[in-house]
Amino acid sequence: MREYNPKDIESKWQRVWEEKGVFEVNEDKKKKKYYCLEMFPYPSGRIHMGHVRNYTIGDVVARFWRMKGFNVLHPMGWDAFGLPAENAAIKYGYHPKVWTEENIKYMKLQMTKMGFSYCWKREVNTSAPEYYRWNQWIFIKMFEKGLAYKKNSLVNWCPGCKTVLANEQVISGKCWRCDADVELKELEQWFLKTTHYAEDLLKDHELLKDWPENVILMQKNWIGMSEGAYIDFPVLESGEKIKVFTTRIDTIYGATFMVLSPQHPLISHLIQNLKEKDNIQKWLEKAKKETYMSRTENFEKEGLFTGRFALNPFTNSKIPIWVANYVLMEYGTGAIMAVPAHDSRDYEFAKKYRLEIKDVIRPEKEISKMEVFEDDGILINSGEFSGLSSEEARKRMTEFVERKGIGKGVVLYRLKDWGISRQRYWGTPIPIINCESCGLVPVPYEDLPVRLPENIEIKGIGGNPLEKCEDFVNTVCPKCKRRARRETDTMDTFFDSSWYFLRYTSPEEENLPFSPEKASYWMPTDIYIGGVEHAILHLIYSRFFTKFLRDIGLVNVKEPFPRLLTQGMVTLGGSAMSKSKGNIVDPDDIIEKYGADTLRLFILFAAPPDKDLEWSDKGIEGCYRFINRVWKLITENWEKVKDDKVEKIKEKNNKISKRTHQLIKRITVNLQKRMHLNTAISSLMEYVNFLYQNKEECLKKMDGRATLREAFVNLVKLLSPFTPHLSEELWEIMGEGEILSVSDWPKWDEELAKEEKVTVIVQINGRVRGRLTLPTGSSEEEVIEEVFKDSKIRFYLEKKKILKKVWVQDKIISFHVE
Ligand code: ANZ
Ligand code: ZN
Repeated sequence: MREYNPKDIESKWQRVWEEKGVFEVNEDKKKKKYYCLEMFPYPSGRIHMGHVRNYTIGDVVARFWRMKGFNVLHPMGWDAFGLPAENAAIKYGYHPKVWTEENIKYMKLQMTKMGFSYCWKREVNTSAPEYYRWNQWIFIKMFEKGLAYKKNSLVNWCPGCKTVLANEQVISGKCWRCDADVELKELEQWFLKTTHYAEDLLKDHELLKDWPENVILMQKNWIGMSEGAYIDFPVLESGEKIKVFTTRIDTIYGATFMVLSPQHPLISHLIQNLKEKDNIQKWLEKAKKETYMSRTENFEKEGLFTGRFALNPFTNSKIPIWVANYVLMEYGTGAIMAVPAHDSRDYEFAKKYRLEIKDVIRPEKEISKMEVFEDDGILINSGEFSGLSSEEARKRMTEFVERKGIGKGVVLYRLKDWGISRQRYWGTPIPIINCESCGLVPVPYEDLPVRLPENIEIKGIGGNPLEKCEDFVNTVCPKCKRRARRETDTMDTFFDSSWYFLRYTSPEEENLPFSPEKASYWMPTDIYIGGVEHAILHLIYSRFFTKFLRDIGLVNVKEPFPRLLTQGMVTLGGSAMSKSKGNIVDPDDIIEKYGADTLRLFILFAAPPDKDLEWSDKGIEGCYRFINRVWKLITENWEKVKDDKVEKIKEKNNKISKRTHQLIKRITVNLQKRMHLNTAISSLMEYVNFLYQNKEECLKKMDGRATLREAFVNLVKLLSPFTPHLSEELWEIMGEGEILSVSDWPKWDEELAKEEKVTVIVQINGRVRGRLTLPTGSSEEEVIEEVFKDSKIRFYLEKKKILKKVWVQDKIISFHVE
C-alpha cells in the first residue's frame, strides 16, 4: 500500500489544475455566478499565517460553489504600490519596481503551493500602468464632477528629512527615521469628496444584511451623523453674528457663555481694539498647534476671555465670548454655545474659570445624582418652553429659530473628505497639470497613463523624488500649450484598492476601467473575506467608489459587498503573530513538513472563521494524523468495495447510509449559510471514526460493501474544498472520474438524511436553564452554538466568564460561570 506523500501529490495536482486551466472562468449567462473575493495582499515578500487563513477560508468557499455547479470567479492580485517598497529602495538599493515584482513572484508561488484555486488569468497588479491608468481616469472623472479638489491642509513635516510623514511615521512627535521634531505645515493637498455620499453611505447600511454588527457600528461612528441646529448669536457692540452648531438646542436657556476655536476667523476682528490684543495673539498661536496635536488625548482645557459679549437669543442676556482649545475648527462651525449644567466639557471649563452654571433640564423620573445631567429630560427655567420634553423642545425651538430667521435645523457628519495626496514616488501620479494661466488642467484621457518615470534615485530625504525628475515635471499645458508643471503628488494606495474588485471582472478591458457588461454579470460580490482592520477605511472607500461609478453609469449595484466575513487573528502565545514580537510560524515550514492540506485543515479546524485562532503544533499533528487515517481507510479498502454499487442492491445498510446522507446535508447547509468551517470539519472527523468502527462488519456483506463504497465516494468529495490535493489523489485512485475539483457536489436523500432529535439539557451553575431539541450526534461546538442562539439561556451566560463546562453527547451541557 502506498504511503501518504503530500509533497508528490500536491505538486502533481497543482500542475494538473494549471495545465488544464480548471479554475479559469468566463462570463456564461446560462450559469449562475458566484463571485468569491478575498482582500488582496500587499506584496511584502512572503505570505504570513493571516494570509493563509484569509485565503484558505476563501478557497473553501470558491471550491464548494464551483462543485455546486456555479460559475465561480475567484481572483487574486496585488496591492502593489506603497511605502515599504520605497523604504526597501532606501535601505537596500532595490528599485521599488524590481523589489515589488520579485515579491509578487515569490508570494504567488507560495499561494500556488497552498492549492488556492485562483483564476490567475485575471491577476491584477495595481503598480502596472495598465492598472493605474484607470486610477487616473477615475480621478479625472471625479475632478470633472467636482468630487476631486485641492485645498490647504496640515501635514506632518520632518525638517530633517524635508519630507511629509504619514501619521504612523510620527512617533511621539518625532520622525521615525531621523528623530527630528515633527512640525505641522500647510500644504495644498488633493481631496476626494467622500462627504458627498455621507448620507448614502449611512442609509445603505440597511442593504448590508450580512455584515458583522461591529463593522456596521464602526462605520456609523466614523460617518458620525448628528442632528442639530445652527443658531446665530449676535455680538454686542458690533454687527457680527457668531453661528454655532448644537445638537441640544433644548438646553439653550442654560447657555451662559460662548466658546470659539482658536482658529476661528472672527477672533482677530473681535479683539482688534483690545489692549491685551498682543497677549491674546501669542496665546492663540500656541493653542492652534495644541488643538491639532492633542485632540485625541485627555488634555487640559484652556481658554481666554476675548473681552467681548454676545446675546443669548432666547434669554436675551449678555454672555461672555471665550476662546478655548477644546473647540475644534473642523467640526460644526468652530463655535459653540456652552451649557455647563448639561455638558461635562463645558462644566469642567466653567468650574475652572468660574463661569455661570444654570440648570435648565431636570430628569424625567428620579433625582439625578450626577453633577452634570447630560441626558434628555424636562425643561425648566426655559420661559414658554418650560415643561416640555427635550425632544419636543428641540422640535419647537428649531421651528422658532427658523421662523425668526436666526437659525436652521441641520444634519452634520463627522466624516471628512479623504486626503489622497502623498508626496512619494511609488504610487499613481495624480494626472493634473499646473498651468500658470489655465490653473489645474486634467491630463487629456488619450494621454493616459501618466507613467511613473523609472530612472530615479530614491534617498528618502529632500522630499518627493518626482519633484527632481525634470523630464517628468516639465510639460506643456494641454489647453494653452504653454510650458507648465506636472503635479508630483501621487495617490494614497487606498485609491488603488477601492475598485480592484471591478477590474477583476474584465482585466483585459482597454477602453474603460472595466467592462460595464461584465461587471454587471459578476457584481455584486457574493462574499468578501478579509481582516477587520479594514472595517473602516478600505470598506468605506470601496463603497464610495461604487456609488460614484454607479452615478456615472459604469456599475449597476449600490453596494459592492453585501456579505462580509471578517476573519479573526492568528495568535501564538495569546498575541497576534508579528515580526516584532518574534512569535511567527512560517507557512513554508509547515508546508515543507506536513503539506498544504494539513495546514489548510488545521487553520480551518482550530477556530470558527470569525474568531481568533491560537496556533498549536499539537493541532497540526492531529490534522496530519487525520489525513493519514483518511488515506489509509480508502487506499486499503477501496479494492474490496469498488465493484459493489449501491444502485445494484435492494436494501441499503441503513446505519451507514443514514450517517452519510446526514453528513452531506450538514456540510452543505453549513457551507451555504453559517460557514462554521470548524464544525464542518469536526463532523467529518467523527464520520471517519464512525466508518473505522463499522467497516469490518460492512465488508462482510454485499449491502455493507455497497454502502461503504458510497461513503468513500462522498467522503472524498466532501473533503475536497478543505483538502483538495488529498481528495484529487484519492479520486484518481478510485477511478471515479476526471478532475474532482470540477465534478459534482454530492446530493442527499431527504428521507435518509432525516435526523433523529434528542433533548439536550442545559445547566448553568447546577440549575437547569433550558432544554434544546437537537439532531442526535450533534458535536460539542454545535451544541454551544445553539446555546448562544437561545436568548433565554444566553441571558445567564452573557458577559460572564465560563470557568468550566461539561458535555455529554446527546444528554447534557453544563456550565460553571462566575
Ligand atoms: C450645546 C450643548 C449642550 C451641546 C449640551 C451638547 C450638550 P456631536 O453630537 O458629536 O455632533 N460642539 C459643536 N461643535 C463643536 C466643535 N467644533 N468642537 C467641540 N465641540 C463642538 O456634538 C455636538 C455638540 O458638540 C454640540 O452640541 C456642541 O455642544 C459641541 F447639553 O451645544 B452642544
Ligand atoms: Zn494653460
